[in-house]
Amino acid sequence: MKFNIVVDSSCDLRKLETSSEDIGFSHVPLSIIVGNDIFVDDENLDTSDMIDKIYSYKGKTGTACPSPEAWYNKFMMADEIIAITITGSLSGSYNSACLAKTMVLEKHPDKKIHVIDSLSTGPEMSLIAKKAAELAASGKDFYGVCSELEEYRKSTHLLFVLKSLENLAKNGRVSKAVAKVAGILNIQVVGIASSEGTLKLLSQCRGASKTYAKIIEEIKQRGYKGGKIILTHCLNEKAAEALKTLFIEALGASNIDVMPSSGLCCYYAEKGGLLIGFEA
Ligand code: X90
Repeated sequence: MKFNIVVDSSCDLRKLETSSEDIGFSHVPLSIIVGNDIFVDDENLDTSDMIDKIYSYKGKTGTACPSPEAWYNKFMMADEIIAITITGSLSGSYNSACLAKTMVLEKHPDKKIHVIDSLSTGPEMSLIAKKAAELAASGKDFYGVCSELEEYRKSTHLLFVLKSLENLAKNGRVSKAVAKVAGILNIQVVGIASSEGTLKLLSQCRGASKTYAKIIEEIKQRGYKGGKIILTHCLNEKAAEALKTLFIEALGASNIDVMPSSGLCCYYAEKGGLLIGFEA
């Protein structure tokens, strides 16, 4: 394999069609820890079973980022590598990938490795990975691909709709005060991945129609012009399909993929959570 696109498993895509066998797509899993159970976020994960165990478990739960070795093994599979990680502001995955890059280049200085901090996660990472596959197939040289991908990343966004911020707060990814707001019945929090790669809350909405109106407003405000949208959900296909219909009607969107969220995103977005990656 000449080119490998390597993502950590917070990226919801489990498969990526590439135009040739020279371009690969690999995952490096994060893990979700529930007492003595460790759920590896790969294609064998049963998300629904994991969610049940999380909600019935009374003790501490958490997550762990991939080790440098896990990234290293995927980097060794190709000559040119683009790695895309979940935001380095909230996870050690980016650091692990950078360490792996150093380890590989020490032994194999001829390999080319570029690590991208997505400053985001889930469906925005999926958009970036898809773009990477497209660029890799375009015949541009490695550095051309990297710089175009960095430009593309600046044009994508991640919106989220969450019913609970409990797991985020318990693991120190948002403040407890912020999390309290979302604990109130029927309140959904709409937020966005900030340019620093942290969670930025935009508003609290009561009821689905207000929430959906807010989402449309926020997407329009960011200059949406009919680009790709990837919508992922944590065990909430009904809401995801309803939103898809709304995106077609209210935004004139025509290129929308709906898929289940990765295990890692499900843990933090919690049951019912929705994540929307879009091109502006
Ligand atoms: O290293 C680890 O253990 C992983 C830690 C990940 C922490 C945050 C994950 C957030 C997942 C929640 C809504 C979208 C947030 C966007 C943030 C930039 C999904």
